Amino acid sequence: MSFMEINDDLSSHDYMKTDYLHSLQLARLQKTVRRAFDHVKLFRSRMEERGISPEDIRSLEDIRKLPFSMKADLRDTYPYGLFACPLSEIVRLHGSSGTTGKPIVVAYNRHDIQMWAAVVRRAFACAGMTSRDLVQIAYGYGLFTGGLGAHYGAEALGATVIPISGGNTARQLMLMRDFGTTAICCTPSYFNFMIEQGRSMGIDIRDLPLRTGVFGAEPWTQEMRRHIEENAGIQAFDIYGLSEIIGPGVAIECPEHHGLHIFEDLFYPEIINPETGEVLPDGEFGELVLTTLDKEAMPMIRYRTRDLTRIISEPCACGRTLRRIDRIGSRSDDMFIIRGVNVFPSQIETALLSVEGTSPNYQIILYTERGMDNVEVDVEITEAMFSDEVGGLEKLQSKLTRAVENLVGIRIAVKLVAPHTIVRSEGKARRVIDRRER
Ligand code: DLL
Repeated sequence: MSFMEINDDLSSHDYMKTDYLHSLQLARLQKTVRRAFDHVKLFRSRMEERGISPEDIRSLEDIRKLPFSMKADLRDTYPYGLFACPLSEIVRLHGSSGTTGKPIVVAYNRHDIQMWAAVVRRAFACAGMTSRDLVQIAYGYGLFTGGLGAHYGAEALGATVIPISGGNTARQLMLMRDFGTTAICCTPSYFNFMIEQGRSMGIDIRDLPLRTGVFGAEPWTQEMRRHIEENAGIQAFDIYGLSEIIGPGVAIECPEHHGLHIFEDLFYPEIINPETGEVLPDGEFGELVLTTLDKEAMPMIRYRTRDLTRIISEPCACGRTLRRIDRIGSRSDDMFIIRGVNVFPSQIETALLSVEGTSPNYQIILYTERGMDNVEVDVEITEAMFSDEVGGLEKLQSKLTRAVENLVGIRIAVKLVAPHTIVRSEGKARRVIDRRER
């Protein structure tokens, strides 16, 4: 089968009847579990400990009998311990940097690379991109899955790919203007930097042919979307994915922008209570758990993503039958507790961007004060605000403090900082600086 045939066949999967989807999922689940059991020691021994074998998976609900897997499993088996085929069949390795030094390693065989390209192609088509688009890929190319994942998907779509990778922002803007880029893929924080840098170069992105942005790899809020859409004159789509499962292309928004359609024929989603592991019904918030259904080199079974969301099962106006996940507001490990209250960085972003006069550049600093965790939020003000008189700044600060308090429920110190003082990111933004004593 040629590349295009595989792709065309897969696009129809967006509109599958539920019965058909379920039987396809079950057949693929059984195959995946068999493969993992036969070729991956960790999965086999965990299943044996529980007294289950691949034959025990007779319905989709039986997935609940299977043990969870998590990031620590990738670290513990570093580098090749979770591979389900010999290295000679693996055509690509990717990785993601961890906080603890060693990266995690993920593997793809030829089939996986084609499947990935096909699913990213479906994702881009879902965001309204076509073969007529000129796609600037400004996710980093390298071990990070963003660049090459988006690249292969855009090529499979037949679009014209501009593989510029991240960084060199002045050049990004020059090519965007000269080549007439119509779609861009990068992190939302990097795109914000492009808007800002464009202004200082006399380029207003609103005047360019750019019409679509496919942003992901980090959490971003509806307020950030509004900011981007208004300041760049484009439609912004949220794309989700993670290296352990495939990379970008696990889920994406359609033009309805109400949740991200998850490619359920390839990635089986569950939502669990992160404390107890109990599976929650559609609609309830919890931790997203994913099982790959068509990955050969490195199948993942019930992988705990740490990403918090819910499944939206109501039909979507776009006609796709794939269920949706809500925007990933936060990871369970991003949450911090201040004076007994759970605080998520996304709540702070929402509050800050709801007030006129600030820029989307902010940082959340955690520190220890008299043995207790505390937090300060630094936010850059706009140039216009900077030249305003002191009274204006005081008013802005108290407005921001109130906005944060209203959303978070406690008073948090908000500090206004001068324009261009917070480090800009060309990839995933570092929003939280943890200076707590341990
Ligand atoms: O970030 C893959 C990717 C590349 C996704 C480009 C989208 C676009 P990792 O580096 O392994 O892979 O990081 C995965 O990033 O578990 C989430 O916590 C976070 N993340 C990814 N997409 C989103 C999103 C890539 N749209 C981790 N919203 C995931 C919120 C996201 N968080």
